[in-house]
Amino acid sequence: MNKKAFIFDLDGVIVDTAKYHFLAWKKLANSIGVDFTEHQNEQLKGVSRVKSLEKILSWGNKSISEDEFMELMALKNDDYLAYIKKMDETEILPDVDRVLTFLIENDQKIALGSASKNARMILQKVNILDKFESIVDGNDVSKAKPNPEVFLNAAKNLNCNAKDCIVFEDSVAGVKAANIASMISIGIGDKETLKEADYVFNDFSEISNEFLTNLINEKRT
Ligand code: B16
Ligand code: MG
Repeated sequence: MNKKAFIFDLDGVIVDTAKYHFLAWKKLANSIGVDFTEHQNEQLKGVSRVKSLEKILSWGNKSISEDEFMELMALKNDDYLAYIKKMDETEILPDVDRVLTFLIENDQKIALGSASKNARMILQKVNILDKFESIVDGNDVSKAKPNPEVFLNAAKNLNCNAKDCIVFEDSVAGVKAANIASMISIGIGDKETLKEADYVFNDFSEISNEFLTNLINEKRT
């Protein structure tokens, strides 16, 4: 059996934490007199915490001191963590567990590649932390997606060549990062939005065990 590395993004792939990011960013933006819509929230998917606050401030034409910036980031994260603390395994997105179990039973390598600094805590809350051989998150990288650093680090940790890695991503930046790294990119979400991906599915329930077997056996040069 071939050994491939399957690298999972977190938010939008394993769990839908975007709804909690939205509530926390909205509260924060409104508290400084800035409007914040769901459409704007879409543009923060896969974007780091620092970059997200920079975007919100620019949308609201606000400029603040560095100290205030740090304070607002901490406030947003405290609020976000209050939602995360209530999470449990019922929040794992459909069929993620089936796919993880299938890959583990077939002796494949599994990693997480996320921009979130809260990734470990979230995996712990939904009780799947032990399924990941390597976790690369926002604490480990200096360059945000579409820079491929996060996925290349995961490949290195798993001792796998980039061509033997398959990335599941819900963000455009993440799909680009996987493509730049010469990995197979699988978009989870809208076909048009994620058209740069090698494959796109609405969610994991559309990904069959047969499709996964083909990925495992595929030889790429
Ligand atoms: P945190 P992913 C990303 O997670 C989210 O999509 C993005 O909205 C968030 O700003 C970023 O993590 C940082 O999260 O504030 O928890 O460090 O999709 O890369 O798993
Ligand atoms: Mg994501």
